Amino acid sequence: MAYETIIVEVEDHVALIKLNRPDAMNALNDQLLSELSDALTAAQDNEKVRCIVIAGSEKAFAAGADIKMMSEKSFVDVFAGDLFTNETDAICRVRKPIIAAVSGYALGGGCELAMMCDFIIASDTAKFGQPEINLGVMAGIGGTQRLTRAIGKAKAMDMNLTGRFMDAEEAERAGLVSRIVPCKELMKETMAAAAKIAEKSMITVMAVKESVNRSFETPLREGLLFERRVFHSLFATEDQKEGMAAFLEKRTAQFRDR
Ligand code: CO8
Repeated sequence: MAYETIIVEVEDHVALIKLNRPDAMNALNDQLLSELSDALTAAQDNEKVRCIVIAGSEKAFAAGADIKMMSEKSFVDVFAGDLFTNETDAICRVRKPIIAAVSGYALGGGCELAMMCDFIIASDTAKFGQPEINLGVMAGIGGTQRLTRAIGKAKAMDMNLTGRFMDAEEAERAGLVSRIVPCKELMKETMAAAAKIAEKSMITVMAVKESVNRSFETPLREGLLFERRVFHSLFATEDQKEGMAAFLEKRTAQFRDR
């Protein structure tokens, strides 16, 4: 499928999806989210792809949902049309790992999209925020929920109520991003992290993703049981035999996703 608002490149087992609406700071509209969910589903189905990276431009990961598009909508339009629900559900259904490479603005829906990814690597120029309150609305795809789980109630309330931006250092201190790298190194570092993940057993990678995500949905006791059972089940794989044998034989494991 030919895309107009994203650019997709697959290289060395990593699918790089670049948001590409430079005139609107990569603002998320129906077309972009639909193309993004389509590209992610294709990456999920592509056996060559073992890790996915979503990036924006140096200036903006994404400055939010498209305000121009939303300004013309009524309650009935967004409620009956269930704005962005199918697309964001599709993003969250992807079982392969997704890294967000964030440079510049990640605001509103842009911050929420980054949080839908499995982790965020930020450039030192990154700015995160949930400024929807300035538009007379509020976050609608995770900014009051995922952000609160990521950085706690105090900061999530502050961000959502004042609409202020958080720089990369504060975001890392608060636990929103996993690491900060110099702006010029962002794509190199993120692709290297993706390549590292791509070397692992895909079965194990998907099990880890599912298990960490389960911690958001379950009480601790249930989550621990889920984790333990998944751990047990990995002993049914050839990759567990190979991984442990390789360690003992002091060689690099050759995983076969079995
Ligand atoms: N939507 C549409 N266009 C945008 C957006 C946006 N979110 N952000 C920037 N643009 C456009 C500008 O309109 C401008 O276009 P033009 O040149 O045609 O006037 C262009 O991008 C460049 O922007 P600026 O001139 O404003 O650039 P600055 O460097 O001065 O400022 C900012 C950059 C700070 C990023 C500024 O553009 C800004 O504040 N943008 C809006 C940020 C925002 O409020 N985001 C939240 C949007 S609401 C949202 O995300 C809700 C998500 C939940 C959806 C739930 C569905 C269920």
